Amino acid sequence: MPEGAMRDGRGTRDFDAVVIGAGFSGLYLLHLLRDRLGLSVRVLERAEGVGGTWWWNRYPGARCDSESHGYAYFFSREIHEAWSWSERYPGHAEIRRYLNFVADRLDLKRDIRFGTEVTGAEWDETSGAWAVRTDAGETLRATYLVTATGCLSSANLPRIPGRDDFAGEAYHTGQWPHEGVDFSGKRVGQIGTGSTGIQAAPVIAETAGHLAVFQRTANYSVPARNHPLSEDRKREIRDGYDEIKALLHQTANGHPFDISQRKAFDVDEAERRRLYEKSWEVGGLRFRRVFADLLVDKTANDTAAEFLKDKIREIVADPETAEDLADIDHPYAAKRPPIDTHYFETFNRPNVTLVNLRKDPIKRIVPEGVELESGKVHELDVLVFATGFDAMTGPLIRLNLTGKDGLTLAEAWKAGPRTWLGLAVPGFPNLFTVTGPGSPSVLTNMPVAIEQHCEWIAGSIAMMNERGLTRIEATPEAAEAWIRHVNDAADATLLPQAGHSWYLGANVPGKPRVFMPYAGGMPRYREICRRVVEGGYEGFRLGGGEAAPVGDFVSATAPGV
Ligand code: N01
Repeated sequence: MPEGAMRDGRGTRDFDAVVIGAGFSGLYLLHLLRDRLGLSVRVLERAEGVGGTWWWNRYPGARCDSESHGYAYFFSREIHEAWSWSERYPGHAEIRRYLNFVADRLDLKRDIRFGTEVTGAEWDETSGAWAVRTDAGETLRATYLVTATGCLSSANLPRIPGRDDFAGEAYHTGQWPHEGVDFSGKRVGQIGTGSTGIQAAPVIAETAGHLAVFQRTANYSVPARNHPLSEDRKREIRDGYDEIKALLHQTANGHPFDISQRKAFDVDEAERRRLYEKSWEVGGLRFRRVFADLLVDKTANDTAAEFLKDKIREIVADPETAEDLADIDHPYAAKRPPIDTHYFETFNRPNVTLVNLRKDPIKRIVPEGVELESGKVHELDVLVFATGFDAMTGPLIRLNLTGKDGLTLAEAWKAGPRTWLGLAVPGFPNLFTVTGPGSPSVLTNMPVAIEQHCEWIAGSIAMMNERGLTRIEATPEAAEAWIRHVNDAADATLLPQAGHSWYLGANVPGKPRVFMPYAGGMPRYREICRRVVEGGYEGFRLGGGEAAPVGDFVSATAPGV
């Protein structure tokens, strides 16, 4: 029996819970389960340190688009007051410093095994435990398995013909070398113009000899207007714990600002323009707060879209480049809206070229660079893949989970993910998924969603222990009801209208097209989770007994965000 292993009536287990991942979710779960519930917990993390997605995403310009004072834990007033952010948006290194600070303060690292990748996990019905295998060759047995693997941790490296033939240096932004990359004087190609590419290009262009940006889908972007926080503002944030927390919990997306009640056509064109200009100056995701109906009314959205396309035409000097950049085919914010620091301005530099792949697609990658259908070859020394992630389902399927009756997660989700609340999966007892598909996660300011998920999961495990129960499993009926509700919530918005969005899995060839995140808003989601508990864990089968059916409340169409 391994050291620290316990034996109960159903066999040997090493831990009450194994948690996979040591980002925002894994750290808080460890604290909740170990320090508040007194359970034995082991966190397994493939990186050599805490940080989750921020451990890997160190590409030039990597910075969060949530404002720093809201991109943090709010479970502890002490932690809030002891930490001070330096800029309006936190950079990747500062986020890692913050998470290290929290981990050290709560003495979490002693229960985290770093540099350890989970290679598979199997549910054992007889002993009622998960057997979790690692690349170190060991198997840990635990009553509960919680995935805290994040939504954006599985890099999407597109299978472009000849990809591995490239003779120069190649990097994916989500697996960036810790020592950085020297672009000085080099010919650099960047594939991808999502949030990542839009952040990276201006920084790469500063030192590269030449930068070619390969754009398949044109994208909106609003200036981030990042700046250092003044000492007064830092003090205001430190003393504003209650107000900030209340605001984060009340807004649909968990950001520390409200969306206006005003609709786009409540004002005339001149006033609309004035309000857009003002919002453009404020910058960042706050641009969206200007009108209530931007994400639910296409005509309203068109006014924002036209404003933003006009801004591109104003900023970019070369008319053809400007038109290529402004040739955007989806409603504003129907894909995750990027925010930037001088992205469009970058195309006015003499060392930057936009390559419009809609006009001339990539044929293949050759040793010298990227060859287009026309036969033109862009010769490159460095190729940067800013091509995103196999989002939401990718990190979970990669874990090789096998539930009851030998059902693998990959098989169970062949036609798309099936979860109850994004937190539990039918056929996979005692498994909880933080920010799983079907949860609000990526449509929110993540730490707000993460805190709710972790507290809900810890509360459920506490309930199990108090009632002497050992098995909890979502029912297929609950997952069906939730899929319908997630679709209804998405359909009440313009979000599904961006057909190439990673929200739909459309960026990964062969991935089922299912709208994955929950668009009904965080307060409504929080309320549903609360009612599930109050209803006796509706949609769950507890301890092998009768399942509590799912109440009517999830079948009603949710208002859009
Ligand atoms: O990834 P993306 P991302 N050939 O999937 C292109 C978060 N994030 O890493 O749209 C050519 O959005 C692809 O083109 P298309 C945030 O949630 C946050 O940028 O599929 N191009 C697209 O342009 C964000 O939404 C922050 O046609 C190919 C790009 O690669 C999420 O991460 C910062 C291609 C991928 O865009 C993901 O953003 C960064 C191919 N074969 C990221 N395959 C902040 O907090 C893909 N592309 C600020």
